Amino acid sequence: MTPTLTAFESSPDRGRGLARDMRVRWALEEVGQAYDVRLLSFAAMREPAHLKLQPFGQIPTYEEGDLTLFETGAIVLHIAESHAGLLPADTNARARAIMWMFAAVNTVEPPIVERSMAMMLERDQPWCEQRLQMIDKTLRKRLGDLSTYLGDADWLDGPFSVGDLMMANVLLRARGSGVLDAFPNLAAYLARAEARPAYKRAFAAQLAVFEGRSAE
Ligand code: GTB
Repeated sequence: MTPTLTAFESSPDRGRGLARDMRVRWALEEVGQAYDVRLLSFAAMREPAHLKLQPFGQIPTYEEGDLTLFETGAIVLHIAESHAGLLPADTNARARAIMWMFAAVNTVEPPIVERSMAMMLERDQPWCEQRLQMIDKTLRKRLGDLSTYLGDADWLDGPFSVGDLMMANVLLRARGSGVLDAFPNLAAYLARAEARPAYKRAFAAQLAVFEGRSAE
């Protein structure tokens, strides 16, 4: 059954692949699963019909037969568990891949999101500079620790897995701030992720929405 995602009709990132439907599209492309996309306006995201699928009025959602999911961690894990290719067969390696997904969304993503929200919504506040310094301190520590762990490996734990997909997607949102420049191995990690054909297809599909031509 072909799943359906929801995504922004008009993404504030102008198709740079930063909205969270990108990680779901990428996972689907990695496993070779076709999908449909239902685009939503900001008004439609507040409608009862959408709130039934996503109680917080956000995108993306994932519908597949009688299954509806929200939260990209849960969606991407479901995709990885339902298809071959993103989770190792070995039980321990599988648990570690899932651990890296959680590390991406629970440990690395929060300061990245906080920074981007501060830049977007609090830039004019007199205390913003101080706040950004505090966020950057945490962010640099997280990235430094990740960079040390990764070392000169290609991926976080053996072959590319759903843990790398989530981590790379999270890191991409930080790249524009320049904070990754101090960590060449993380920049190279992202370049490897972006070079994956599945990533390129997912990126092109979401960019096409912004450019007004449907690639779905
Ligand atoms: N924890 C949820 C998940 O992972 O599914 C978070 C989902 C989420 O934050 N969705 C955002 C949303 O719907 C879109 S992706 N926001 C509307 C709202 O909360 O009212 C976040 C996002 C938005 C814009 C950019 N950008 O412009 O760069 C980047 C990321």
